Amino acid sequence: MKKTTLGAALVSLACLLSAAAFAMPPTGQESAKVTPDMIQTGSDIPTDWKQPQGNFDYIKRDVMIPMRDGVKLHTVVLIPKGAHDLPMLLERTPYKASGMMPDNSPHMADAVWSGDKDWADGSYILVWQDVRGKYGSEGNYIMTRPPMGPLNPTTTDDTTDAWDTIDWLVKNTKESNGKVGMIGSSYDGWTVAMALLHPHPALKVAAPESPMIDGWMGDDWYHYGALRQVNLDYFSGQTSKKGEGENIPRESYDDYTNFLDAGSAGAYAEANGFKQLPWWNRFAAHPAYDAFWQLQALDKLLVAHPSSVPTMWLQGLWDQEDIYGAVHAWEALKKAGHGANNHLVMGPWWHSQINRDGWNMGPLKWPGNTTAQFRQQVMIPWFNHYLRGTPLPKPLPEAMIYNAVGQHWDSFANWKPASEQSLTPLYLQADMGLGLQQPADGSDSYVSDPAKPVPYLPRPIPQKNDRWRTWLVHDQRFVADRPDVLTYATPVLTKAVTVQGAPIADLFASTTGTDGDFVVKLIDVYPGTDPSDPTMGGYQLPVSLDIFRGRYRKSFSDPSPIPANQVQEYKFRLPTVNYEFKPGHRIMVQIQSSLFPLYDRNPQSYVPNILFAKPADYRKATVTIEHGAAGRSAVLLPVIAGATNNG
Ligand code: PG9
Repeated sequence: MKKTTLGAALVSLACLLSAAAFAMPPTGQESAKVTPDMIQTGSDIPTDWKQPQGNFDYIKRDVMIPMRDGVKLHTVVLIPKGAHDLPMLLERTPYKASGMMPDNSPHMADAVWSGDKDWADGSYILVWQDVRGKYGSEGNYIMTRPPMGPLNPTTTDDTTDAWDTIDWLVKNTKESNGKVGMIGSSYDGWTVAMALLHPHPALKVAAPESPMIDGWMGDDWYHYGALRQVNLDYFSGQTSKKGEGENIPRESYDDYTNFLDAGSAGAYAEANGFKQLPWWNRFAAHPAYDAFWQLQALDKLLVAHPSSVPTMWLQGLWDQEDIYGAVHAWEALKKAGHGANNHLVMGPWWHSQINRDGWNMGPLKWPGNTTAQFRQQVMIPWFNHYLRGTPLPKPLPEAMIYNAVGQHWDSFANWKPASEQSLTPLYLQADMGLGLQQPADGSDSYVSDPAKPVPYLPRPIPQKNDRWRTWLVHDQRFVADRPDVLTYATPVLTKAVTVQGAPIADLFASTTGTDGDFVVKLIDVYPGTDPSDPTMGGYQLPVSLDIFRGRYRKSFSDPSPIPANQVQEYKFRLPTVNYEFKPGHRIMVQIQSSLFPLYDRNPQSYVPNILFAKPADYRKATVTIEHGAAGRSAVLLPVIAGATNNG
């Protein structure tokens, strides 16, 4: 082993230390001279940023369009580069016009949201506008602003705003051919319907998609007087801010718990600050179908001001938000003699699904992308016809309604409005049967307890999410055996039963309470096993369902207490269907008194305004459904073929 002397060791240590000192990293302070270009005292955000767009295949114009009263509405216009003589497609929205271009892509079809991709192929100028008072538009926002008249004493509404916008667009868009089409779903569908009340002559074609037409009768706010309380989030989201407002903060993940703990819908709303919202105060003061609702029901207004614009009234067969609007607007127009330019389209879709993919509706799978096919093969060629004069591949029938069982579209040259259809009663029978024969005397009872309302989806039920979209096709086995749900079914069908039209629920019932709700569900029960899809074995598929608030059984505008223990008739129309119950299936009807928390609870004791019922008002009631001498409860079916063959 090599020996090291102390002196040699000290020398090598000193060498090491001096080498380390030599290799020390810089401190960062060697030359710290500040020059002016390093300093910002203003903002790093330029006042007018311009994205270089040399490689873009479109030009975007952000414009403020003046209305007749001087208010300017923010409008985004997307023009394919080099365009000339192109039609314009206008959508008016309360949901942020600039949000219709979620992607900052140089390519128009990539830049726009899914609903517009098929229109963004360079053959349309796309226009989105913020409605008055929302997002970039000036003026006051009023929820689904009623048309000028008793409820709107000003000189503008969404009819005049659409007119003024179209007028400005055709005069100021040199790349256009001066023709305009309007589309839009839901609220945006409502704006299309409003434009039709007095259309600008340049408006050549329109498609209100899932439009809100009557918010009280069967679209977003109420169904036959039962409050759709999960929409309270919409009130604060839409009217607490000019931009996007906030949802109601939740104590629990499960809305069943949140709404139950709150007591009434009014208590819930007002605990969350809703008294500050003018729309809520107006809304809450009009729980019945009084002038406030009647005078803004668009089906009646459309008949009073019919247009000659070719119009496609479009909605989903399982539209969980606006299942009433399109079909009722179309029926009203047809009945008033305006069938020639008005068409009805009902696809196998949830709300606004027309603007997204349509491969399936919950567990129901279609042979193709039904929405894309419809847009590309029917809707766009139809718009092209009226906007650029191209021939129609084939004429659009009066009505096109998807047959979800046959999985194909049916075309109808004469689709009958509900009031003209012939109906076959399917009576409730003893032993929970359902059949064509007049039943022997009998009745069935259940206890409806507002402390334990029947859920509309299996719990937990979070705020609106993907399950919300498809709840109308949810398997009803999760409630079929509850003691407060009456479940009637036919024997297994030996022949198919085809129903086309609107079924009518016709119940004869008594209650120990003085108010109450009635939910009726028409259901297709699948055979116990399904080799092609085992998960569908025994499935209870809702075909058509709705809720009716008992106090309105005699009048929607003048509610009255239900006389306790006296049989009353509750008759109401269910959503329109084009359906085939196949051999091997059974037809089922379920009856219950709540559908919670989508609908608020009926306290079952009569109070002037259910929105503000007090905890003590909520009482158990025994409900008895008659199917004999006291009244033959039934669902009246618009049967086209088959029922009688099943005995
Ligand atoms: N269903 C929504 C709505 C329409 C009209 C008024 C209020 C809400 C919507 O999806 O726009």
